[in-house]
Amino acid sequence: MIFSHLYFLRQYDISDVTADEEEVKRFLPELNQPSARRRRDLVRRTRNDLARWETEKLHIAVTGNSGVGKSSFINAIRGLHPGDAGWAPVDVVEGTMRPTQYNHPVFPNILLWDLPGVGTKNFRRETFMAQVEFERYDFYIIICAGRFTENDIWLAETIHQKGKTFFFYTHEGSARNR
Ligand SMILES: Nc1nc2c(ncn2[C@@H]2O[C@H](COP(=O)(O)OP(=O)(O)OP(=O)(O)O)[C@@H](O)[C@H]2O)c(=O)[nH]1
Ligand SMILES: [Mg+2]
Repeated sequence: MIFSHLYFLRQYDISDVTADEEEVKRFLPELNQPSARRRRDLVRRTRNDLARWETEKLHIAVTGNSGVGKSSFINAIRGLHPGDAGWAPVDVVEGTMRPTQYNHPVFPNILLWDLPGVGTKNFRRETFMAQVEFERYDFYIIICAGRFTENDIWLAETIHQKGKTFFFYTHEGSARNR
């Protein structure tokens, strides 16, 4: 819906917006309708939609195999080092044992969730999605260390089947992952 309003905002000299063509087509009848009251209502709804990013929370799940650097990734994004307040514990053995929420340092509405590693004895694939409360997250970042594994494929397929989005982040991996 937000995109349908972006074309309209161009009329109000807000130029750094883009609009999906189909959305614009759906939007045009509203734009052309003659009632001043309804046009004002349209402007109000448009402004509300555009302001949503300032108030709505975005839940991002950081997932992947155990030990691939999920907690380290979150610490890096947050610019934290070992011992800093709020540092996500990093370990060489299964470290993160429950989904843990961290705030983005600049955008407080962005919440990064550090998930336990998938496919371990404590977090088997069969129960993983229920254990981490799959529905909570808006999208997923799957961390891969060096190699692409069956668990990564399983995560991607499962997230896709459930109608959500994922991104892969890969890094060189540690010696013990090779
Ligand atoms: N070489 C290398 N090692 C890393 C990297 N990121 C993390 N590590 C190391 O990998 C180990 C595991 O890191 P964590 O961040 O705890 O990994 P995790 O995915 O959160 O692990 P679990 O919570 O147990 O699933 C630690 O010894 C880290 O120092 C990286 O980018 N490169
Ligand atoms: Mg961890």
